[in-house]
Amino acid sequence: MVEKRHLQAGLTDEQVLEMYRYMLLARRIDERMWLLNRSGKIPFVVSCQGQEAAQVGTAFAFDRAKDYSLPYYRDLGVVLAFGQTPKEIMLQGFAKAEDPNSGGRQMPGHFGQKKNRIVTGSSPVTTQVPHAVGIALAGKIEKKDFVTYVSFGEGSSNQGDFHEGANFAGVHKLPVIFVCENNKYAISVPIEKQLACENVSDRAIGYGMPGYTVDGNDPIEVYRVTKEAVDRARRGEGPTLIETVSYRLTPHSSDDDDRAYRGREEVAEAKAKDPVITFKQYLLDTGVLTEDMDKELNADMMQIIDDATEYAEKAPYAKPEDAMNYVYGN
Ligand SMILES: Cc1ncc(C[n+]2csc(CCOP(=O)(O)OP(=O)(O)O)c2C)c(N)n1
Ligand SMILES: [Mg+2]
Repeated sequence: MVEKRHLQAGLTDEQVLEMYRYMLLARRIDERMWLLNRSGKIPFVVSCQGQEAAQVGTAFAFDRAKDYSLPYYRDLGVVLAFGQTPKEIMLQGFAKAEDPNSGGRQMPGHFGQKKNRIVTGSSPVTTQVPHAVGIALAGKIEKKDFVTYVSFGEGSSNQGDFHEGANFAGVHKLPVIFVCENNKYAISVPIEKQLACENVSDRAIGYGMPGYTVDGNDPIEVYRVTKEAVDRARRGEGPTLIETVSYRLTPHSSDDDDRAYRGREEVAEAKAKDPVITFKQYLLDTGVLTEDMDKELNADMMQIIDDATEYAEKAPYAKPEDAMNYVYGN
């Protein structure tokens, strides 16, 4: 029997099982999205595959009943953990009127849901960072007790918005956690051509905050580091930059062919470290999960995803006369 590392990180058996459930749910929804896209039913997919451990590990470190999240387009694991349902995700995929994210107006991956404090974002990458810093500033001024999560890719950490937002948060010691999901690519550009420094987290010192690079395939380590950062932020000790290192297992999006710029051996090597599979193995090795439990979990999940798909496919589109709603004023 393997030692239960999660207990040292402050996670119970029930909590790690719940983390696994969210990681698996994100993966299975993502896989379904690709099937729907390839069969011509939904227009676009931008995947979370390979980043589930980073997403669920960070999300679990927040108080998901009161904290704010400003996720980026791959953060399916984060928004599920913050309370968005598979049905709501599918409504977004099919761009139906009932989609809580944007009523089917934005592309999939533009998450936003007021009741779960998931703040809507825009398509230009990294614009969510200054928004998150502003929300953290407002919370501090109004003496509200919440911490803000914001994420972005490593390519996006080269945008001015990241540097301006991080600097302001550092100066004003704001309760915001910057999570850079380093998946080694920005579309076709590999990490070596994106950064001159070794780690994205090396940049933290320039903004007066702690910076950590963690194994993004290990949800327990991701949780441990993020929980410490969230606790510091809640105590008024300011922001943290966390870089989770994993690998984008799919092409950039359903409109990309990654065979044009990376070798199949490299992808196969990363797939051997697939966090959904390695975390399942950890749970089996520690006796938290059994193969029978896993089978049941998968069967239940497929039922949930089938029901969500069927519901969303049949749901109505927005009415043409509603096109101007929420654009100006109402
Ligand atoms: C300001 C801006 N420039 C370019 C794009 C086009 N674009 C969309 S995603 C992306 C790559 C981002 O890479 P990274 O930040 O590493 O995130 P990843 O997709 O790898 O998760 C680019 C260049 C954009 N959306 N916004
Ligand atoms: Mg990237």
